[in-house]
Amino acid sequence: MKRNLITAALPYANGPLHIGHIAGCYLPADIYSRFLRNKGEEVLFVCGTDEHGVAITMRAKKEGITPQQVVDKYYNQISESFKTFGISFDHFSRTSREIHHKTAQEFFKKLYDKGLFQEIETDQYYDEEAQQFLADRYILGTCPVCSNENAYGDQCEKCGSALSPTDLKNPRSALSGAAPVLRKATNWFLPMDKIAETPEFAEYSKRVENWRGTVKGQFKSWLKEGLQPRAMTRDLDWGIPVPVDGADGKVLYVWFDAPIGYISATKEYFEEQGNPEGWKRWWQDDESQLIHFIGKDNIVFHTIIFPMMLMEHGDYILPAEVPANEFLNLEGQKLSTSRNWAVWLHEYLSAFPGRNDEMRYTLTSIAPETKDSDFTWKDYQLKVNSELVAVLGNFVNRAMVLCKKYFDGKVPANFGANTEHEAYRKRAQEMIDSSERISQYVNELLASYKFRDAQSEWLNLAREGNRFLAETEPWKLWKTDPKAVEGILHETLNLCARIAAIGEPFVPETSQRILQQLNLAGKHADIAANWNQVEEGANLGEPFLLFTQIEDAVIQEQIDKLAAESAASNAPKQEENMLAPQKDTIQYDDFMKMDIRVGTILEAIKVPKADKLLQLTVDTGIDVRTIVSGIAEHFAPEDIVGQQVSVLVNLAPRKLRGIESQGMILMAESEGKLMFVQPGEKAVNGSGVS
Ligand code: B3M
Ligand code: ZN
Repeated sequence: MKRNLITAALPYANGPLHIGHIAGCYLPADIYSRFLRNKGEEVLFVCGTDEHGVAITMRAKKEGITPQQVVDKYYNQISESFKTFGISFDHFSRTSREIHHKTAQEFFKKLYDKGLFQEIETDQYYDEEAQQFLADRYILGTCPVCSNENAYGDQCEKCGSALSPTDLKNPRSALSGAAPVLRKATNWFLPMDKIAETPEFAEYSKRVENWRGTVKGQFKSWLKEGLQPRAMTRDLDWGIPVPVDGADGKVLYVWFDAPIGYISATKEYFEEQGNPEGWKRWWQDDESQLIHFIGKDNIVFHTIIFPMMLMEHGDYILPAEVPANEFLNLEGQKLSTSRNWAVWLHEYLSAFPGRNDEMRYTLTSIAPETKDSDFTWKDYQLKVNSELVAVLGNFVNRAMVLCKKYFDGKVPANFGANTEHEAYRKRAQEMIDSSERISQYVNELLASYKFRDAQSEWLNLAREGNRFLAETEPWKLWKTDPKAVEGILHETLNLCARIAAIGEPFVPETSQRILQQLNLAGKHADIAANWNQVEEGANLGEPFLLFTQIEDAVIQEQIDKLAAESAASNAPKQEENMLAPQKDTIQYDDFMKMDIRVGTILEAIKVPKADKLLQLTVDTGIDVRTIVSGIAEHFAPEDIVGQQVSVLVNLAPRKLRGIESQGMILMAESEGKLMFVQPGEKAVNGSGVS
């Protein structure tokens, strides 16, 4: 029996999860884990939060709290969301745990003692104002590949190129916006160029041949471009201290420690089981296969850097598969935390309680397995209403209701051995054969990580069932040949059971609800393996609907919310703390078109069900009007009444959450904090600002 060690990328504990994260790796990893468990294979599915690196410290700065507070806050939120959503991790850890620090330090020390690292003194950017070295995302500049002006020191998010800080043109500090200076610093480098030449690496490269095209493609293009030594330490104060002498003020590179988090999570899991050596069976034994589910921006780390680390360490297995997904877009645009263009998982969970499977189903139906894909709320509604409700829910409900009506909620007898109902029996057999074929195919697709196709094939079982009922018409037959109806519905129930059993990885809660109605809870494996699992005379549970329609209004509310919140985020807002580069030049006349006046806030109330919006009544001197402003998270309504503000009064009105907003309040944003742009002393309302 195979042993499968399944990992999903450790989410940074620097913000909530959105559906792009879920579609990217957590849902596919969960589907695959459930699929293997149902097959009876051994599975260990681990994950945890990634709590180091600049992503965390930048967030702390933005929110005005400490890095520790950031990771605590988001660890709680992320782990809670995963739990509610039903991602079936065996263990969810965090990289701030002591066991992880120890494991990562030991790992580094072993490579260090082996003499693997090159100690190299390089020029590093340093921010003299902030008195700090600028690694990775602390530095911004123009991408040498695509000219994106907001490329990070480690990567350009626009074109995906991996970068070094010194590759950037016009570098600037993300902390102060100042041009950085170069200072010498010594760090430890992983000689990726040398490791790439080893026979071990050549041997490992063979596996990559069988991986997904996009993964293989990136892997090859990295090798083709030629690998460079890469620093595994950083001059920063947030992270795991480098465990060697003379490394004061240095921490492990976050991409060195984070993947080791998979190992520490496994260790922690077994420690909690009272079996502290148990992890070795999973990480140090060739019977075990390591499978990393990730998003495409993490490919190089999981197919090259981490395998090189594991290889050089020597005690570990190497990844057997790295199924990486492309990106998910939202309503035709890139998901963006800073522009608040996202469907946040925790918000979905509270707005749609009990509808986990609806989201799972939709995301899998558009899984970005081979190319980027797009989530739209309309499509979500359509999939729920016309597939889950109309095809699956309808089929199971018809079967259950008919059995209740005709057979008092008991499983009817199967076709007898005589030839009396030959035509119906034949038709049933066709349905069974076809269902067996589909089931088999679903399993093959799942085994080859084609979850999107697998799920769509799986729904064909319910279509098969609806066809079977439509053609045999048991509701008509009941009057003339009730015996035939027994056989028909007996096999229909078998099909319901099969749908539940092999659909479990896609829609686990629905699967349970079907088995509950059939009174077959917990029999997945038997049902998946052998057709006839319902027993004549057995009691069925009460029929109930698996899904309900999603109304237009509910969807419209989500669409409006998205628009309102992204508008309220003052788009296009800049990433994190970066200072925006100067916008394109405009003419004097362009500016003079804007009519900006001093006004006074007379009233402020929260817009119901919109966390970010305040409805303001403003005296602009020329009139008293309503303005909806996305500042509710920054100001308490009672604190701003009476304040003078600057108002763009001739902005075309727009509706936010059904309220017409007539103008815009000017705000300054400094390090994540919003402030009103106000006259220095009390001014007459209506005074022009120019
Ligand atoms: N936290 C990056 C990311 O969320 C990183 C993944 C670590 S996996 C070891 O994209
Ligand atoms: Zn670029």
